[in-house]
Amino acid sequence: MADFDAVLKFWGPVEADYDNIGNMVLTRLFTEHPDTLKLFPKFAGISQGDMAGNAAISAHGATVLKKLAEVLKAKGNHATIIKPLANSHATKHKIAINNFKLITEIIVKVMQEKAGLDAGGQTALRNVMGVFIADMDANYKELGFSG
Ligand code: HE5
Repeated sequence: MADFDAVLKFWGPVEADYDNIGNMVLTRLFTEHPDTLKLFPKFAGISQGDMAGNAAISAHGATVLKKLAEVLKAKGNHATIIKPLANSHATKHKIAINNFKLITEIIVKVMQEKAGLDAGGQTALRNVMGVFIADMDANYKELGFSG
């Protein structure tokens, strides 16, 4: 089975609860990698204990996961999805590529716990994200962003 389909097989529980799963992903990213919180001026001052109940964090987590769903469902034809994403992350939000690797491992763990993502699904998700990150990186280089 193609990696995209191997991940989409486990997407049901994510799709059913984008806000909560999205919150879990970002709260865990900020807890395990506290420096990443500094990349989000909007979230400055939110303490770790308040993150789980924070509506803005849930909303942005849902945005991130919905974009990943678009990428998964594009099954490789994601150039038009990635271009605006690379543009905004490089030139506006200044997000270095390494952050995409960090969030990948967080999504693997959260999907393992909340969607039952098994070993094959985990490998498939890492593969899909590897392609996504390489394509983001190629766009970053075109834009001259060294992140
Ligand atoms: O780029 C956009 O739309 C094309 C703006 C909304 C958006 C942002 C903003 C989207 C759709 C995504 N992110 C999607 C996305 C998918 C991946 C795997 N992001 Zn994003 N982001 C936005 C990621 C990964 C990722 C890692 C990190 C550290 N992203 C970020 C950071 C980030 C920031 C700071 C913003 C700006 C909006 C904001 O601060 O919202 C609270």
